[in-house]
Amino acid sequence: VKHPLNSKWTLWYTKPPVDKSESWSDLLRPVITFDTVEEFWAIYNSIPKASELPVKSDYHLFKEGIKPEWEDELNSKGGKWSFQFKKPDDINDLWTRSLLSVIGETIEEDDSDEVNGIVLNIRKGFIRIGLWTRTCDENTLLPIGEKLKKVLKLTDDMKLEFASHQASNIRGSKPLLTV
Ligand code: M7G
Repeated sequence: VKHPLNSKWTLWYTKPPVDKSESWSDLLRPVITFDTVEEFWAIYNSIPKASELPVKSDYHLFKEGIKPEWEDELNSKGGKWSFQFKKPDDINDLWTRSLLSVIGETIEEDDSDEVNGIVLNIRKGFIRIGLWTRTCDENTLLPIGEKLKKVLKLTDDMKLEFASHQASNIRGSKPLLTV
């Protein structure tokens, strides 16, 4: 017996560029789509762990049909809750908890359909986890931010920030919300 998830999810991978000629879209590839708990764990066990990924790579887990890009129709009016970790004690545990909260849809109210996906960026000296949302509606975003903060085990002095994708592309813009 397989246990169905509420939604179908696609895992995407961004590979590090080999040279400067490679654009964002050349580097981003869908890996696999799944919709059961058992498939999730089978995939999870067969792909590199977060701690094994190279610098400048990303994992993206998005609802099927939504590309992990600002330009996607369902992302363009939204934004992301994000946090940068300098050196998390256990990046694998952190990312696993993030994935489970998203596929289990415990991060949002039933049927609110606000969460589009979650992203892990591996960068030099830090990692970033970003939860992408469909809108910039404060009322739906705040409870989601509060829950993500618990999933990421952030303490009160560690601020989770929300920025719209439009504002993120403007240098020096302030986050819309913090929790
Ligand atoms: P990033 O991976 O979000 O953060 O963006 P980083 O600065 O910590 O690496 C890095 C670069 O990737 C951006 O400046 C863009 O050139 C490209 N990029 C990232 N995203 C999420 C997108 C996207 O959604 N669409 C496009 N066109 N480019 C993107």
